[in-house]
Amino acid sequence: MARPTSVLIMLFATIAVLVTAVMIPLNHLVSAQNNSNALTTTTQSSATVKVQAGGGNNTFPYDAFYPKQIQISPGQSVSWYNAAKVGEPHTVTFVLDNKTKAQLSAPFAVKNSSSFMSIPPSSNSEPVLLPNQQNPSITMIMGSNARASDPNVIDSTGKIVHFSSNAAYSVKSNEKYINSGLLFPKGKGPPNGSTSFTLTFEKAGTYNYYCILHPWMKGKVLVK
Ligand SMILES: [Cu+2]
Repeated sequence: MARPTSVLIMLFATIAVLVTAVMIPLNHLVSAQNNSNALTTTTQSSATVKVQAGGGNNTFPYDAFYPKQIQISPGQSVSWYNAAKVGEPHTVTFVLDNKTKAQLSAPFAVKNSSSFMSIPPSSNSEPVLLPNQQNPSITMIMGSNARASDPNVIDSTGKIVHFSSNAAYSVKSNEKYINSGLLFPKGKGPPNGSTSFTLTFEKAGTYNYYCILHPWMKGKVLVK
């Protein structure tokens, strides 16, 4: 019969081996997430593949898609969600026509006679007015661009389709623009804000996307 000390040593050795076995893949995962430039490829076999848009915590938030690159089969879906512990939004945006790049704010023309009231009237807000030398009868304001902040698609004919939050859409592959709008971490966004965006890819191809707020955040979906 083994002595109690030998049994204890064996027990500790077994625990150490088990902990190491668990820590090695965890360390790998953490270092891959910390390095936003890491080209991580995933081939998940489940019908819907999950991709993180951003993540990290209050001390080390990171602006990257993880995995950065995924490979799926035609008919599979990809669902993006914001994994950050802070309320920083991200977008999942496919610019499939060079003319469809969008910014979060954009100039809009209004009649010179327009007056703007803050809501509620006492709030500390006013629109940014832009000079319009070419046509002084028209005033321009900077406004929030719904094409960037809200989920929408521009189809092959140029028609704009708006979606409600947490949109799911089946990609036809001839679209000009596909945008998730702002994705917030669960419980950290506005009441009707999106926390997920799901696309089903029917056709083979390479689909590049990025985040409008952080243009260095890039990702790729390979369908084959
Ligand atoms: Cu972002």
